Amino acid sequence: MEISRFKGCLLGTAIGDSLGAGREGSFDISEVRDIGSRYTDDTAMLIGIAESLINSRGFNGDDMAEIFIKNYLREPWRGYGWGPPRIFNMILKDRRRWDEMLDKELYPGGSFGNGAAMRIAPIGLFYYDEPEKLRDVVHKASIITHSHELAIEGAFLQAYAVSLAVSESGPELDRYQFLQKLKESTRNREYLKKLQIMEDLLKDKAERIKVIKYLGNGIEALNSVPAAIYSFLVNDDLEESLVYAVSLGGDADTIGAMTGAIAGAYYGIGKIPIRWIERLENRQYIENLAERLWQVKRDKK
Ligand code: F2R
Ligand code: MG
Ligand code: MG
Repeated sequence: MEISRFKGCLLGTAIGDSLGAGREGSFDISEVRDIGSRYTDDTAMLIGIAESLINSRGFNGDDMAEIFIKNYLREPWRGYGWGPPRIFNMILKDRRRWDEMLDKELYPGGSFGNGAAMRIAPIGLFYYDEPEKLRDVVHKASIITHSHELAIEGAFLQAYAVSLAVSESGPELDRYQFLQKLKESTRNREYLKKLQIMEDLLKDKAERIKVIKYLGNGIEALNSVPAAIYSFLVNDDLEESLVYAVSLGGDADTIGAMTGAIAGAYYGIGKIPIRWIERLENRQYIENLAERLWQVKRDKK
């Protein structure tokens, strides 16, 4: 378990988010070589998860919800989705509990947005060597705001991809084996279908238009988690993975953030272009956070 991979994962998320922010819908790959000056809700909430895991030395729902709310109130302008601020309000003002699946009161069947998946990477890092626990903690951390099956399964696949990436030790990534592990772990038919299609897209090196058609690039977890996994798998380095992810357009900050989490966990901080690290907002805080998360994990082992 290398500290550089924990740092790569958290910084990769913030960089992918900053690269995609404000570029939603953009398709011109030549425009996406530089990051913008701000990250968005994706990184803000991922920071909240890391802070809570460190604070509580593992998952604690009350603490995590409290930190989400505190961070939101300090920076409500980060571009949060429609649902989470309303849920924070219910917890804060109406004294509701974090595990009441409050999103079901906003959306029939709960939210299937990608808000749980976009923030979940620190859980993939922290529980990378405990697969059963990983699924359970992903479930609990998701239902604070997202209880629809598609949102939770998307968050699980994203966390599991991070856990595979951070523990990958071969000299070269075996893309098809990585994909096979994801296919074997999913419990949802719709994700399984997309992961099967992904195999063909990888073999064909399909054009982006086809990737968007079959995997999606939207705000729904089912239409963005597969796109992020694919963006990591189809490229040979971190920079290309992130530029590719953002160039899919649609929910670009979130697909960029999730790709950055997986690619950062695999390649480590050393493979992130310096010019991106230098421009990143709160870079030192995010790097320290990754270090503290790594230390808590090490001390627990
Ligand atoms: N697009 C945003 N944020 C919007 C605000 C941007 C604005 N420009 C600003 O600066 O303020 N990006 C961020 O939101 C996405 C994550 O959203 P999250 O947390 O999943 O929110 P929510 O509200 O739960 O779901 C998002 C949308 O999904 C659709 N949806 C979800 N469940 C549904 C259901 N059961 N039925 C129908 N529709 C459902 C809705 O359209 C929701 O609005 C990330 O992209 C993040 O970057
Ligand atoms: Mg965002
Ligand atoms: Mg987004």
